[in-house]
Amino acid sequence: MSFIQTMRWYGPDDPVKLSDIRQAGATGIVTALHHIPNGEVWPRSEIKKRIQELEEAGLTWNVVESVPVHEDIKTRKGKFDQYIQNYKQTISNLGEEGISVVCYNFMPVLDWTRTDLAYELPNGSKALRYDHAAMTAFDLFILERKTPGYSKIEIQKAKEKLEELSHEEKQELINNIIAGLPGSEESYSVVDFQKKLAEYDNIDVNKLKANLVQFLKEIIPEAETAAVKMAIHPDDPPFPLFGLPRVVSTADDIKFLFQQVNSASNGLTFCTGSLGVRPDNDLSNMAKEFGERIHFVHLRSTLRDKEGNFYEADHLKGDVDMYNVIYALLKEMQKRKRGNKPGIHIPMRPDHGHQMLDDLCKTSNPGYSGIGRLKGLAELRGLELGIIRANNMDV
Ligand code: DNO
Repeated sequence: MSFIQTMRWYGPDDPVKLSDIRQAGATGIVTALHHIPNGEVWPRSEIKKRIQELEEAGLTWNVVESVPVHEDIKTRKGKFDQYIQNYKQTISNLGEEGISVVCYNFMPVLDWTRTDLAYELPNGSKALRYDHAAMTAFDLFILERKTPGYSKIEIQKAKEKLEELSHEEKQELINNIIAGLPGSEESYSVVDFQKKLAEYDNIDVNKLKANLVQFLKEIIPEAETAAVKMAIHPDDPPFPLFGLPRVVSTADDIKFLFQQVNSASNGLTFCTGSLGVRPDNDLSNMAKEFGERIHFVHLRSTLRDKEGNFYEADHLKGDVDMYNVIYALLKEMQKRKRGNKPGIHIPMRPDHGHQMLDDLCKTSNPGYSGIGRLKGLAELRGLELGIIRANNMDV
């Protein structure tokens, strides 16, 4: 028995094939209809087609990651009413087709953000990394944002970083940050990005929170009717970038959202890789505290330093106490059991992986090459089995 059964797949253009994923030992697929433009309704016919395609490969579509939230909804500008109607229709269509978990995020402008997509580890494999000085250099000297509020030391380090970079490396940094990581569905040039940021000039943390709560009030009743569990993904990284507000970074943020819209359909994607970047996020406690609202799990670990940099570590190393996180999640599965019947499984997937072995010579989606994730899956499952056996857990 393993709850870690799913892998992400980016659709027919993903260089990792469904047959690879099946051989890795996963049975469930986490995917999205990436070909449908952000904001439009996902028609039932397209959802059905994807379900069939996966079934033909011997796999089941069990989580949508993500139905993207249009920027107009986050800012409550432009056509946000229409986009919310569309979002509700998509939730209802997914429910009708039997898909019951939807992951999404409410990060303004950019989805997940890294500065280095090929950080070489001592063993020769490559990881994703966030370098604070590189981000600050981009913000101050490339974007030339007006009121950045950095300390003297941060500015000095950013200058030094910029001087180190060749023209190509600067271009690469820009692309890494704003050209869109896989799944982000948005991509900007520097000028477009500046314009996008300006749309948030009057949106502070409280305003963005209010916009998110408003959105939840509108979509959660629809999700309840459709028997769909919405699972918000935390901010990655879980702190503000470019002066943009972040509203899903801490336990308090999550508690607030759950209190505002108190429904089982208003849940969480428990992403240990994102939340774990903050030392003040106690992950095993959060797993306990939010247990019944956790509808989807990303298992990944990062290693941070005191400068605010981090890289994606091996799944069982780094700052995340994976043993206690998995233990807490298994406890939640035990609670969900009804007599001898298993409760509703929390789908879990190994998140990201190092680029290694043959994948070093292949083009792959950053973080989503096949072999590194397979290694993560295998290690996590071994740990899970060990915890179940050693604790005589009845899950
Ligand atoms: C990155 C992912 C994110 C995630 C979205 C969810 O690897 O975890 O892109 O899919 O933030 O909406």
